[in-house]
Amino acid sequence: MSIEPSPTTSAGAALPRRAFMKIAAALGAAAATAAHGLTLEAAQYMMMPFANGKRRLAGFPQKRELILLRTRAPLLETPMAVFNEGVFTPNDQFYVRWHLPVLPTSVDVGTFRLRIDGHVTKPVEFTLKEILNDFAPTELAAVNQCSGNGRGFFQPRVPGAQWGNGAMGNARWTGVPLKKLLDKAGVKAGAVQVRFGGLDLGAMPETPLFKKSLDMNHASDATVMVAYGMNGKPLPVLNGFPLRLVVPGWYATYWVKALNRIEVLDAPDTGYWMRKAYLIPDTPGADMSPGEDNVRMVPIGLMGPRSLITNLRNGASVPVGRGVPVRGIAFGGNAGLAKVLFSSDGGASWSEAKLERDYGKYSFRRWESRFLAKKAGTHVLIAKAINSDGAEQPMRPNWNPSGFLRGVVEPVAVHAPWRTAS
Ligand SMILES: Nc1nc2c(c(=O)[nH]1)N[C@H]1C(S)=C(S)[C@@H](COP(=O)(O)O)O[C@H]1N2
Ligand SMILES: [Mo]
Repeated sequence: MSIEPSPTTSAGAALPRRAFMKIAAALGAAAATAAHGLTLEAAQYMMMPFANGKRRLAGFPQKRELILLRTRAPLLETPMAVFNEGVFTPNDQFYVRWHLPVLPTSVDVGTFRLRIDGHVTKPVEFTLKEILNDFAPTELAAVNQCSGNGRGFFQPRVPGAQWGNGAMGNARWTGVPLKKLLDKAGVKAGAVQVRFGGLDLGAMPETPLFKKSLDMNHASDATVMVAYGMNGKPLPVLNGFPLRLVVPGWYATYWVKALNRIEVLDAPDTGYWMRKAYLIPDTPGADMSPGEDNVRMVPIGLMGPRSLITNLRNGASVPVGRGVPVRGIAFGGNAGLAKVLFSSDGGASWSEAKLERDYGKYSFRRWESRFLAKKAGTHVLIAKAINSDGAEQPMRPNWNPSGFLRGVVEPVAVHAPWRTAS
């Protein structure tokens, strides 16, 4: 089932097609399961670290147990422990977010078409076979993070999916640069934006379809990709099989899944998902005060730097007088990660963490530091990411009414027990 595209041989590109056929066959079964909703064999629960944080763990087609926020359309969160296990998030543990209730539970890989039209010289429709075989594949590691990641931590609380910090994941994406596809259609002079749509539908015809747009110059830069591969395999259905947009460094709301329509626009997109939803205050860090009005709102865009400690949780116990490793993940957002600073005294002093292998500027990067509890009691550990543009992960939380752009350093309080006489 693994995709091993090769830019030089067509034999290499033939593999993914076989993989698609296999997946397509598996999809029949998956669709049947999905139609009945989730497969709740043994219901297990876990607590998120905020009020009303009780969550069920649930399995969905092609997914291991994830944290269930909603069944239809599914909202599934990746447990933090997964991020401690590797720099890439496994496909079957990658979080899931859909807005509209009618999902493409099966896709006929033979009849599927990706259409490009609008302000172009020649509208085109690509078959999957053409996408796979007619273009040299590119591959890029990138973090996919929901705009609302960490929303459950906002104070005061805000409405929307109450995510912990697991509405994100890192994968190796394989696909075709969007520009290559746009070139086939021929973008006409005067094009300003490109709009993307997928196969998902609302429950009622009046519901606006989920459509997102990028500015023309962004859409045709070298980073934006129409991806068919995720960590060397076809995309899971819930992550957008057979094709999805990958917009490195940008929030996942633009990463349109089950992508089947690309429209070149000669006027800015005024649709619901660009003009009403996914707006942030046009202030540093998208920060404002609850109740404040007359704040200028703009569409969400770039991600900032973040780091998380993944091997120790709040309340973990550590020994006195013996150092323990502190490990985590970090990413730079829209720029490469420059460094991760670690502090065990609330930020009074910092030391630079050791960065592990670099998979490119849009990827997670693992880091490691060491903590030695010199005395018993509670110790607060924090890690702060700084990116190559010099942007620092904020020490204070932001707030906005939709709970977007949370990226504050997340303290982990560990406990070094008093030694008891033996
Ligand atoms: N077609 C479609 N694409 C979509 C969405 C959607 O509702 N429909 N949601 C977006 C949002 S808001 C997020 S956070 C990401 C989630 O990607 P994932 O489910 O692969 O993790 O998909 C994006 N792409
Ligand atoms: Mo999202």
